[in-house]
Amino acid sequence: MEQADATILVRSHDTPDVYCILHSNFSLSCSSSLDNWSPKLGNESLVLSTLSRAFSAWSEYSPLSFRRTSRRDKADIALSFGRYSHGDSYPFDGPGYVLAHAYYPYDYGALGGDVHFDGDEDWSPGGGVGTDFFAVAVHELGHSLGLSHSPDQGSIMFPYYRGAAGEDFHIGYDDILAMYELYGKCAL
Ligand SMILES: [Ca+2]
Ligand SMILES: [Zn+2]
Ligand SMILES: [Zn+2]
Repeated sequence: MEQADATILVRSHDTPDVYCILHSNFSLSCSSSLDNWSPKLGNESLVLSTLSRAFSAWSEYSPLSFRRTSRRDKADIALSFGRYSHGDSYPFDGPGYVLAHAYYPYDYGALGGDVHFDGDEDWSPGGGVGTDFFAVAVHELGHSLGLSHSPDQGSIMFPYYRGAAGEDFHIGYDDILAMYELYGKCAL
C-alpha cells in the first residue's frame, strides 16, 4: 500500500483459484508468524491483538481461520518490519510513499503470503496521529490471501492509504465478493 499520489504498480494476477484448489477443505486453516515490530506500535501483545483484528476482518467473510505459530518456516503468512533493503527485491524507501507490501499466496516460493511493513513509517496501532497499522495490515493481508487492487473507493484493496480504518471497520462489498470468488466456492 502506498500513500496518495504514488504511481501504482499492480502485479498480474492470473491464477486466483490456486489456493482454493490446494485447500478444498471447508475449514481452511492458515498460520502466521511475527518476526519483529516497530517500537512505535508499543508492546508485542498490542501488535498481536491489532493483527488478530486484521485477520478477523477477512475470516468474517470466508471459511478461513487463522492461527499464530512461532515457527516462521512453518507459517503460511510471515509478517515482519524492515527498512530499506530487507532481504527481498523490493527495498523500502524511508518515511512515506510505500508503506508496506505483500506477496500473493502463490508468489515467489517461500515468500508467498508474506507481509513486510516499512519500519520507517510513523506507525500507530489504530486511529490517532500516524499511519494506521490496522488499516494497512488488512490491505496487505488481502494480497496475502490472493486479492489484487480494486479501483473501488469503498474497498480496503484500493491501492492508496486513506487514513485510519476506525473502530467499526468491515471490509468493503467489493472485498467480500472477491473473498467469495476465491474461497466461497470451496464451501459449496
Ligand atoms: Ca516508506
Ligand atoms: Zn496493495
Ligand atoms: Zn519486502
